[in-house]
Amino acid sequence: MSAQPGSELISLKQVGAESLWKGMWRLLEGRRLAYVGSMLGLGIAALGRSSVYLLLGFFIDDVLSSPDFAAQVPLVALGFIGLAVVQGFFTYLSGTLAGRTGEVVAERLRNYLYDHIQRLSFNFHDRTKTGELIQKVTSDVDAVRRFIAQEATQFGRIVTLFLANFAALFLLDGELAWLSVICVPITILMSIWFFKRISDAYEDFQNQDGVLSAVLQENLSGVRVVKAFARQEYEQNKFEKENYEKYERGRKLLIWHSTFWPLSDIITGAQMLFGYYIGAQMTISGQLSTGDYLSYITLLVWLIWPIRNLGRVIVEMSRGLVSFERVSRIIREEREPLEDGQASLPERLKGELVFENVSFEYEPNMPVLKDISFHVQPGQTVALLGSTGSGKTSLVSLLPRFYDYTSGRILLDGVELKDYPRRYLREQIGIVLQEPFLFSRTIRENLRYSVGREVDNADIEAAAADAAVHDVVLGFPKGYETIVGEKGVTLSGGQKQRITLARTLLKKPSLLILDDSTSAVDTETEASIRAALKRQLGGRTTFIIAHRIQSVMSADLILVFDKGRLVQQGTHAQLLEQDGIYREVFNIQTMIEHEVEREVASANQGQ
Ligand code: TTP
Ligand code: MG
Repeated sequence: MSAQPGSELISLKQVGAESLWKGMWRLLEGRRLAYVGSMLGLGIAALGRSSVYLLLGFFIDDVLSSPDFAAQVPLVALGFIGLAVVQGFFTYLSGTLAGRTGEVVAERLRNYLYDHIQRLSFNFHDRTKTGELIQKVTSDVDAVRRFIAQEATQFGRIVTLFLANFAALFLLDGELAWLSVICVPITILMSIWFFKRISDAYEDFQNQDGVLSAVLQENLSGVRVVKAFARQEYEQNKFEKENYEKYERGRKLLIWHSTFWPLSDIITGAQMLFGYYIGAQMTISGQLSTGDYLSYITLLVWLIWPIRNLGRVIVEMSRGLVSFERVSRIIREEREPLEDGQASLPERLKGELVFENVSFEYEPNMPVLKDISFHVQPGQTVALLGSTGSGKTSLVSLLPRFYDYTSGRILLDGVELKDYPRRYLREQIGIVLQEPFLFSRTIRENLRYSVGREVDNADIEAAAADAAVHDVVLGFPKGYETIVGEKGVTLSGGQKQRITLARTLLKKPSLLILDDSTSAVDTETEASIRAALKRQLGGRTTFIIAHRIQSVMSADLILVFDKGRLVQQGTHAQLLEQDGIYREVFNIQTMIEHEVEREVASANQGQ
């Protein structure tokens, strides 16, 4: 049986909010019967094993000395075979049931985590390293799987084996049975003491494992930068340092383990010797028959085995539990609600936007936008200009509610932005992010991604043409079926930008945001994109962030930012009249242009 994601995702919602054990129990939903069955199976197998030794004692004491010995032997032999079959069958059955439960739980947990992680806020992703998340979804989930498939059932097996053998021993001789388990409380106390230490050491180890996978992930993503600056050695050292730390923590973990094992072996070994000695004494004094003594010493072996392993399993279970706690911490993170907000939702936004004294900060007390006020009429084109880090991207990120502003008000079509559900805003607003990102799929699939359903080829091609990338795509041997990225063509920066632009245009959003989306495109192509946008936009409110004056001067409203403040606003003509940043930037850019023109002209004359 394989897990069916949809239905199971809902039932896992509370895993993180509850106690560890409740969470585990919830994870087993639908598999509980099978799981309990697997433990019972182990119990039956354990009973079968203990019975073998009792049968052995019976055989020596009663059958061997019996007059109709020949008639009883086949029966006893059949008994031995029967017990072996029972043991084998139930061990196999419980192994499969538990193993499959472990796989189902792991699959369920991975599906849930994947779904959950992509629904967490931008804030969560800002502060979490991708590599660490990957490690949790893989390594920690695997430790939970092992816990369920092996360690927890081992625990059950050990307890039943212990009880079964103890009961068998008790049948033989009550006093001897008690004398044979003196070491149990000592072993349990010691395991609990080690459990705490090993849990801590394992958590340290897993944390470092996360750091290491984050370093690896970042390094591989940035491999071009590493090569470009010939910083391989520096990166190698960084990796070696973290890797050594992981080795150190792994060593500490191993030291705890390897201190525990011999200690528990000494205690259980002493118990065994003590048992042999007492049993022998009792046999010599006639309290115990030879057959019973033989049964006793074999039973003792199988009584000590679970005691010895109990400690190990308790200690090993710490891994599964620590990993489960690490995973639960992600599950406890609040999801970003997509459907909140009460506004009645029109089919399309008109695009009137009012900012009233809006301030915003990513981190408390570190404002990035300060007291911003402006008014955009429906259908206007607004250009945002300002030096890097002045807060342009942050401002447009507020509109689809990637982040919520800290104070002030933003009204969209007369309704406060926080009253719109995030999903609605993200459907209505098309944003072309500053850093273009494409998936390793075909160009067609990448374009279609924004609408999430089948679209006419004509629409795809029209959007690509508006973004001035249609001809480029046709230039590839496989056209729109070309795969982008690792397994296909590597696109140039400008090509990527234009495809991400086409992706957003295809969605026909009612409000469009272009964050520096044509910075890697030459001026001529940019002009053609601008013309296409103008044609296509027709009355759609558009935000354009750009550094070139040419890209912004025809806008209906130009907003000039400086260190998080809106320092100037107006049209090109109005701003040119003011003494301020806009005129400075304009003068510098036109001067550079004139210089270039002059140089080109003189170079041409010289030819
Ligand atoms: P941005 O809003 O990214 O600045 P910008 O878009 O004007 O700059 P550029 O032209 O280079 O694109 O950043 C404003 C400040 O906010 C800056 O100090 C960095 C900070 N910031 C964060 O702390 N977290 C974030 O996620 C982002 C995007 C910015
Ligand atoms: Mg930016």
